[in-house]
Amino acid sequence: MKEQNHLFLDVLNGKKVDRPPVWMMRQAGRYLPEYMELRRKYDFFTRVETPELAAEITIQPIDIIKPDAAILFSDILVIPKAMGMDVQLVDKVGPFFPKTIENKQDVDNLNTDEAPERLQHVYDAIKITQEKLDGRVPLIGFAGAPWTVFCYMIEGKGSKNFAKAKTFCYQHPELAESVLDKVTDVTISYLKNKVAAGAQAIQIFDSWASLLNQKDYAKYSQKYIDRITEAISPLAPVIIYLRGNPFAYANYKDSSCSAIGVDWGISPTIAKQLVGDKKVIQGNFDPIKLLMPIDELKKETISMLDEFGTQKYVANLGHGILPNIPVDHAKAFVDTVKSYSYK
Ligand code: 1CP
Repeated sequence: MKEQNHLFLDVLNGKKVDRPPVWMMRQAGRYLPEYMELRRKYDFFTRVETPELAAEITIQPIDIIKPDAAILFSDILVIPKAMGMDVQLVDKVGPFFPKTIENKQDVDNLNTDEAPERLQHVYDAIKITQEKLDGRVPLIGFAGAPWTVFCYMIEGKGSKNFAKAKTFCYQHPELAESVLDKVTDVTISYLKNKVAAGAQAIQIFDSWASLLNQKDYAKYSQKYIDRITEAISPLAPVIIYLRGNPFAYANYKDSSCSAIGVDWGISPTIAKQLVGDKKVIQGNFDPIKLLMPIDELKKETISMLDEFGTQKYVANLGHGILPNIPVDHAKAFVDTVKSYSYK
């Protein structure tokens, strides 16, 4: 494979670079007219489970927006689906599980042995994507943090506070840990297979880290992320994205992860203090600021880059891009980072 742009991997591997690399969380998706065309033709899990379609959607932002890394189009909920749960994507509602985990029988029914091989479509999508990318940019693979995946498995759908999922932890802690253990085991095999298929970095999305206090975060989330990171970081650099939980950045100082993804709520200066100087920081432009007039969003982007400073930094949004972002605004963000120089 001819490697043309390895800026993103260079930063994760601690090399010195002339400018920060840039990509956008959720860059493969709903703000692109080319995606919406496929969305009209095929339902969500058909798009995810057909390797050629997943590869095509992954490449769309690379052709249109030209960031420095691709992220494979898939979803964090492929894991509970492969473990035997029925997962649907309902229009205007989001993910929906007709039957959630409620008792020991449900936990025992979760399949761990065959789940990783049921995700062969993901590994195939990675292979096709790599052929199509032909070294243009590196490819990121991802999984949800077990805690974040657990939230959906118990709650059955998106929620503001996931009270049902938290109640399950506090009323049935052993069962909760058993679910988290199973999700962790499957996630580790899944990510190993993803790297073997050609994913060159792995991001773990802990989008619901915000729901737990410091002690519970260690017990219900970090413990499992640490297990995944230890297993995967010898194979590929690992980025841990946490949303709404900045106190936890410092907990990863001795982790073997390469980078911490920070959300938009924290200033770059404070994020740097909390993450420390051993890890790369990724983030954290407020995705809603992409709706600013282009001149303003360019100024805001440069101000963020100046504040993060040089090296050990990957420019990104602080959460996923939203469906109502105009394509030229997304492109203006990426182009502004690409024309920035550390010199
Ligand atoms: O076309 C559509 O409307 C489907 C919307 C959609 C898309 C484009 C869903 C359903 N998933 C995805 C793709 C997806 N999901 C990617 C693709 C790669 C990329 O471009 O980044 C990724 C990384 C995810 C990860 C994901 N799924 C997360 C973690 C990241 C985050 O945004 O916090 C979460 C929480 C999910 C669950 C999920 N799947 C889909 C939706 C709408 C949601 C969120 C539901 C909620 O709000 O609770």
